[in-house]
Amino acid sequence: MEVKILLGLLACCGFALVRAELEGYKIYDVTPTNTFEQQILEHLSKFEDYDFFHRPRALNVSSRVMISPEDQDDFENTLNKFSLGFEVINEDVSKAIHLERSQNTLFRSMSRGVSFSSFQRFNQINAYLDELAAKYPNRVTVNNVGKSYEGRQIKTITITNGDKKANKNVIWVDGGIHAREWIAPAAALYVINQLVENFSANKDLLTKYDWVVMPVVNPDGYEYTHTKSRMWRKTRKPSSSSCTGTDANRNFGFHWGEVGASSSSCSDTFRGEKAFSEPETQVVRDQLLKLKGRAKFYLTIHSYGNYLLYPWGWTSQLPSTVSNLDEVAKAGANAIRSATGTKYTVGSSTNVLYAAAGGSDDWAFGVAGIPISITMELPAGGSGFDPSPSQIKPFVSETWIGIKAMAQKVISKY
Ligand code: 0X9
Ligand code: ZN
Repeated sequence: MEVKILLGLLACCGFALVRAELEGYKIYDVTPTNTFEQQILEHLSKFEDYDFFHRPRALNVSSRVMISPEDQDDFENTLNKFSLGFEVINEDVSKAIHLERSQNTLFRSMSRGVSFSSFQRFNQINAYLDELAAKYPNRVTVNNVGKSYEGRQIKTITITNGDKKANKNVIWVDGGIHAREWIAPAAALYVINQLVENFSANKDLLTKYDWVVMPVVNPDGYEYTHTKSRMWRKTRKPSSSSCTGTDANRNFGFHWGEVGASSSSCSDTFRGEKAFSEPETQVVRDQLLKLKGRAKFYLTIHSYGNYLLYPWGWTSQLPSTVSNLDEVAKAGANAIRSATGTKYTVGSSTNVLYAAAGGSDDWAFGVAGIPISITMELPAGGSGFDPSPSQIKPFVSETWIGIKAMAQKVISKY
């Protein structure tokens, strides 16, 4: 979704009014109850101006979509015309965004160092990685692995137990492929925090394995959601046609551009002009290829919807090793369920969510040869992408329980 209205000046009555970010935007839940209604919803989900937080999936499962004030009449008329049931779950998104931004600024100013009581800015995240490298030089290395389109330094942190053994197996974790999914970098940061600063409790996870974490894959998009447009999803490189940004999770070079990926640069699921057109996806590709043979578990954190997804996302067929993938994902889901009661749906991306080719998970599995590849969609907060600051800690610590269980399973198998 292009930013149409961000702090736009509305000339009115001889003076200028500032229109707040996403003022008057509404969020709808729409639930198809028969295949005809499902087809209508599928059709609507292709409109570039309709921002689907949760794309159509199955009968009787609701989709969530944000609609601008200008488009609301048309949208509601269409739903009414075809008798699609809907509920407005947020009457004016700007209010929630405003509250979130002011809470974040306040809580950030109150804390020093890394915090899980507010969403951290990209510079704070990078500063925390560097601080850990300085404080724990025997166990931590930070690498500058590439630059984003706008020139931000993308870093990985490699966490070991300090035994200096070369070529150990690796667990890779990334977050922030999608800009607006703020809980994902927070969860990746918590993984880092636990493995490094709570080492004694977690050292078993580092005996046979090193961990490599890239907490923010798409820093330009992430910063853009902090400063300009809260619901931005894509990267920030302008395309040669009309619009800015590529869906980094449609840009990986495996069955690139096939199902569920748009060729239109204005779409939120734009696949990019070619596979790996984005510097950010190139960085992930190059790091994973360097770890080829060593990396046994690729975990990419997204939000939202409580899913543990494994390949394939480009076809409904299942990989021949599906039982291994399923076993690891179920270990995560079960651990979370017994700890907090939160339920996760486990399955292949295409079968339990929707088909979408060009995802990092499929590429990691199909090309980089990583035997366990999982996309973890964390729970929704607020209307989806906006957990309140007080929800960050419970969400990321629950997530860590699931990640630990999956890692233990991988470590015991490979
Ligand atoms: O659509 C996506 O990229 C992911 N969902 S999200 O709501 N975070 O955007 C799911 C990706 C699942 N994996 C593949 N389709 N390969
Ligand atoms: Zn995502």
